[in-house]
Amino acid sequence: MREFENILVTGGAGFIGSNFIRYLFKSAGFAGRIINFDKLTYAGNPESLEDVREEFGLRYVFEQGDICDSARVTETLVNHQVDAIVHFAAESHVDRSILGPSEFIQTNIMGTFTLLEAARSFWRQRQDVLFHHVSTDEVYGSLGATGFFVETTAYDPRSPYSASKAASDHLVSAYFHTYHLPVTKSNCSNNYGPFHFPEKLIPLMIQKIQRKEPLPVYGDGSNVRDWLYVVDHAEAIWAIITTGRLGETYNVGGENEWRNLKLVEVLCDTVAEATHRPKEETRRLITFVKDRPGHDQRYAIDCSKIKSELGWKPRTSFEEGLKKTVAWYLDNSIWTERVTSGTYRTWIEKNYHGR
Ligand code: NAD
Ligand code: TDX
Repeated sequence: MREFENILVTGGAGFIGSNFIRYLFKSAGFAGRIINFDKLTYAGNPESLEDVREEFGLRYVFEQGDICDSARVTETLVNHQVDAIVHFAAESHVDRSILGPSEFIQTNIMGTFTLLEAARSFWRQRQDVLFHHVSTDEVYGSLGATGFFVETTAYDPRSPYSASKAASDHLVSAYFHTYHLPVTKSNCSNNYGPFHFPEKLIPLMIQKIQRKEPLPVYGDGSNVRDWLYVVDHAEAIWAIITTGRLGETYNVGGENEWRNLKLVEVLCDTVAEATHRPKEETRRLITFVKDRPGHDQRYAIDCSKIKSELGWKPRTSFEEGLKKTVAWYLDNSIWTERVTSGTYRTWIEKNYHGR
C-alpha cells in the first residue's frame, strides 16, 4: 500500500474535492497533511470545509491559486514538499462549456498540462510519488439503450467539456509513458451529494422544488445517467491512489441508471415527503424545455475492474443517498443561497434568460 505525507488536492473547494478531503481526514484514517489548491471560481467555496479547518487546522492548508500559473504551482509543491497530487480542479458544467468553451480549454487542458510539467520537474525521476487524475465517463461519448463503458472503450467526446477532459486524460497517460511520471486515472459517472453546486441537475431541482419554481427538464427527459454518491467516489479514489496499478485507468460508477424525468419525479416526491407537501403539487412544477445541444443520450459504467482488482464497490443505495442529500439541502439553504448569489446570479441572468 502506497503512503503519502503531503497531498496536494487541486479544486478541493469544489463539490467532489471538498467531500474527498473530508473523507480522507474523517473516514480513511489519512495521517498526513492536505494542501487544498484552488482558484475559487464561482464553483469553489472554502466554507465547504469549515468543519475540516476547525478540526484538522494544522494538517489542513488552503492555498488560493490557479493551476495555469506555473510559478504558483511550483512554489506550492516546493513549500509543502508535496508527494502526491490528486487533481480535481476543472471547469465542470457541460452547459457552460457549450455557452463558452474557452475557460474549459484553458483550465482543463492547459491547467492539467501546467500541473504535469510542474510535477515532472519537481519530482524528477522519483517513483515514490503519484499524480492522480480525476476524470469523467463523458469522454467515452454516448450510449444507446444497451452496453456499458469499459476502460478500453474508444474516446468519443461530444461536448467542449468532455473534449477538454479527454485531452487532459491523454496528457496524463503521455506523461506516464514518455517521462515515467507515476500516474493513475479514474473515469467516474455522475456524482450527487452534499456541497454540489446548484446548477447541476439534482441540487438545482431540489432548490427549485423548495422555491416552487418550474423544474426545467431538457428535451423529453429520456436521457439516462448513472448516479454515484460522492463519498463512494471519494472511497474509490483513495483505493486507487493507495493500491491501484500505476499507469492504469479505473472506471467508477454507481450501477444505478435513471432516466432524467423519472429521477426528477422521485426528487419531487422525496422533497414533498420531507417538507410535508402534497406530491402532486411538487410534480406539477415539471416543465419540458429546449434540449441541450448534442445532449448525450445515455452513460453507463462497467466498474468490474475496480471491483475485482481493488475490492471497491458502490456502497450507498440511491434511496439512502437521495434522502441524505435532500435532507442536507433542506438544512443548508444558507450555503445554497450564498453560493448562488453574486457572480453566479449575474451569469445566469445573462445567459439563461427565459429558460
Ligand atoms: P466543481 O465545479 O464543483 O469544482 C471545481 C473546483 O475547481 C472549484 O473549487 C473551482 O474553484 C476549482 N477550479 C476551477 N478552475 C481552477 C483553476 N484554474 N485553478 C485552480 N482551481 C480551479 O467540480 P466537481 O463536480 O467537484 O468536479 C471535480 C472533478 O471531477 C472535475 O475534474 C470533473 O471533471 C470531475 N468529475 C465530476 C463528476 C461530477 O459528477 N461532478 C463526475 C466525474 C468526474
Ligand atoms: O436543468 C437541467 N435539466 C436537465 O434536464 C440540468 C442542469 C440538467 N438536465 C439533464 C442533462 C443531463 O442529461 O440532466 C442530466 C444531468 O445533467 P448535469 O447535472 O448537468 O450533469 P451531466 O451533464 O451529466 O455532467 C455531470 O456528470 C459528469 C457533471 O456535471 C460532469 O462534471 C461530470 O463529468
